[in-house]
Amino acid sequence: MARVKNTRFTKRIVYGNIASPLSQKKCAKTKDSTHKWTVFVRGVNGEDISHFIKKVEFGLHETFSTPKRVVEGPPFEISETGWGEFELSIILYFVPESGEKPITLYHDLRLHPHADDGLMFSSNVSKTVSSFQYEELIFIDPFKEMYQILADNDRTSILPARSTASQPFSVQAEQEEIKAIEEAYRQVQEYLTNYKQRMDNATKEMEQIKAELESLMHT
Ligand code: SLL
Repeated sequence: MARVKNTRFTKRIVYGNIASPLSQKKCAKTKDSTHKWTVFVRGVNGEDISHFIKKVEFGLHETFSTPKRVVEGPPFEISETGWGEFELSIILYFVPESGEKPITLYHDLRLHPHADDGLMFSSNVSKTVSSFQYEELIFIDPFKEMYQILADNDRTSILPARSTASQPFSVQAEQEEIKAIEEAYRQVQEYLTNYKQRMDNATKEMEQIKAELESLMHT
């Protein structure tokens, strides 16, 4: 099978979970469970990705009755109830036309607000928490058949201009991150200049003391 040379397609996906606490009544019904959660993989614009993803295998914690959950079609997601956070594996199987091997992603299932997301001290305890990750899947010189599939569904390649509450990844977010990195770089440079100045001063002072000492010794 021939490959289409010098071509590259980028598919942008989001994976992660949302979770919310169960009401007291529901907690009682579901034994130990305290939260309901949904883990998912989808396009960066929430679009269908089944033209290039054949199935997704979610690997849950072994405390679940059937930890291996295979989703054969869209939406690629699993909803469960549980009591604890754990690391999920998410194996993406590509359509056979791609000739690509499956890839494994990992996601820390998040049930509780964490200190760094600003939700920790929120008074609204029933708040939904979410934890999303962004990934770019790049197909280089795809097989002809796969090229056609990718070209026909190019929409998955578009990073949205602005972020929303349910989709934090965007051109805007990317630019803000670049700005923050540049600012951090500038600060590091400033510190370095400062320290170098202090070191130069200290060296000078030391030389002065040394000279003074020497002149004292010779008197
Ligand atoms: C913890 N290391 O101790 C983690 C493990 C496992 C969570 C968390 C099972 C639910 C069910 C469940 O929520 N397991 O069996 O229905 O926090």
